[in-house]
Amino acid sequence: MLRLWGVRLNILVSEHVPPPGHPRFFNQLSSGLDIIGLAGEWLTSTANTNMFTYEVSPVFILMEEVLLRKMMSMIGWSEEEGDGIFCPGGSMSNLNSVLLARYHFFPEVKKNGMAALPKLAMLTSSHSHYSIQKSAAILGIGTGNVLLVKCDERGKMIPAELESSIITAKAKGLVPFYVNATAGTTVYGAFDPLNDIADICERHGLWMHVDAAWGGGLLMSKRHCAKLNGIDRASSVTWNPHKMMGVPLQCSAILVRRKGILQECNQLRAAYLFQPDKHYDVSYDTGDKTLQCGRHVDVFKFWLMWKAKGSEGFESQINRCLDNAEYLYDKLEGRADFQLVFKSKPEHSNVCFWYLPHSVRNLPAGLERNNKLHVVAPKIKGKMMEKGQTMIGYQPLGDNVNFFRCVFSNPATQREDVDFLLDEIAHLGSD
Ligand code: ABU
Repeated sequence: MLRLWGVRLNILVSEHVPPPGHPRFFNQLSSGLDIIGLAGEWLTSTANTNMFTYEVSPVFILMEEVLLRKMMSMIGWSEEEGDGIFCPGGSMSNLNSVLLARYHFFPEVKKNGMAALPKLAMLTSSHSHYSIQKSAAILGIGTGNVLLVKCDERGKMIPAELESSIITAKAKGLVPFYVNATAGTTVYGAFDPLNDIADICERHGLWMHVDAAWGGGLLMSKRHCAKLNGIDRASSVTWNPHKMMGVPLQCSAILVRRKGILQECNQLRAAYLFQPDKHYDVSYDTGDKTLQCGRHVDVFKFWLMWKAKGSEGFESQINRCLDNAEYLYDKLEGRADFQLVFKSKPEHSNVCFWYLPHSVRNLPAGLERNNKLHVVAPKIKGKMMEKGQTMIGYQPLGDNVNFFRCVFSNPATQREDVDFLLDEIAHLGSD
């Protein structure tokens, strides 16, 4: 039982569950504890300022400009193109992308609303993040008008399915305007084929967003960056340094290729904040580019980390996480008590697998086996939480019953932590 200020809360709280900073925490895409980032976060709170105007955050605003420009150059955009802003999480960055795409094609929506528009449709893969559908709900487009494109067995969007969905939608009188491609899906860690998707978007005149919230960090790695080939052709990109780059939560950017559109789409010129006759260049008052008014300083910890580690530092910590994923994959391949969800080396740091207790191991494929297997991961996770030595997530996906998803984003994790995880699952799950 947990007591807070004398109030007894009726929830079970384990005293020992490893926190997200622990090297044996494999439960979330954001994990780890970066000491430099932590120092940045402390200093940020000490400053206790707001990112809406240059007059109250002059240095942080300049840092944000520098880092956004760096991120855009890694995407492959020239100095002449691109703009961006840090947002409170990847879902908000994705929401911005839909808002900007709709404004790009239908600027009248800002004044006249959705009633002035045809029936819009958006496309995204069946493995994509739920925030794309949530954005459609928020913006009045409707989740029913988000067309889910089929993926291959590895979780990648199938380009031919995308094109046929676009053609079918048009034939039904819908107006597709936006395609989301994912670079690093949440569960499988799959990278959609960005160049093929870009070709289709160009052919049909559609906005291409790349949700690289999870996979964007791989741009820092010479060994892995080719997985994002084609990202430079995107109209907008979401990239969360608080995931693969280990920046303390939260730190997420929406980057958009068309300069000026963030300001045009979002600005409402509140006279008490964004006075045009200030004594400095008011283009540094970036607050009117956003959906928010008050905005937390998310950039300083990231800037400090980049200064301290350099790009090479980020590169080596990202490579280490992906090496750990390969190590786990190789281990799983060699064990009869585990089964991989798909048989190909991890592209990102996600590794998906089932634990097979004896009672399931020898059953033939079919309903009985699936029903039994479905309850294994939640049962093990429950015991794991009680014991509190490690933590990993699980979910069903498509036809696959509950399976474990292990993700590595903490560079402090060692191979012995991976060994521990497997032994712990096998120990808790044995029947
Ligand atoms: N925004 C996706 C985070 C999901 C996860 O950490 O598992």
